[in-house]
Amino acid sequence: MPYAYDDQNIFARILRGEIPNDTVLETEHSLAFNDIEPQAPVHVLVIPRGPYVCYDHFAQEASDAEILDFTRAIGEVCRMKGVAEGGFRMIANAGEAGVQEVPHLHVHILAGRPLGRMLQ
Ligand code: IU
Repeated sequence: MPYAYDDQNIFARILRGEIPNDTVLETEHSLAFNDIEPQAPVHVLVIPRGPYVCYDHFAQEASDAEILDFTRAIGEVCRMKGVAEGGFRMIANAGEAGVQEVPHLHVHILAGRPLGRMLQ
């Protein structure tokens, strides 16, 4: 299924510098910033700079360099926040069933409190 990317979504606007963000890490192909409504003491969103709606879109169309950069950026953020060893949760909501609110791929990194068995 082809994905239609809405370049007016909030993360696209953040990537263009139209809206400020609380940056944690910038890499060639990725950006990480603190979530505006944190659900845990550590709540960072990692996004690719490219126009990908969701994980499936990214997995199909991103270059190897983008995928490598994004994967490494997630790990780097966990180390920067000091949670790589103690533990964290990664979540990427997708589509309607996944209750994805912003249609630009983002991985949530959550840590710093007991997270329970599932994130609600
Ligand atoms: P979701 O996986 O699409 O449901 O998560 C979207 C997240 O984006 C959510 O945690 C919001 O708090 C967060 N967010 C943000 O950090 N900055 C914004 O301007 C907006 C949403 I709108």
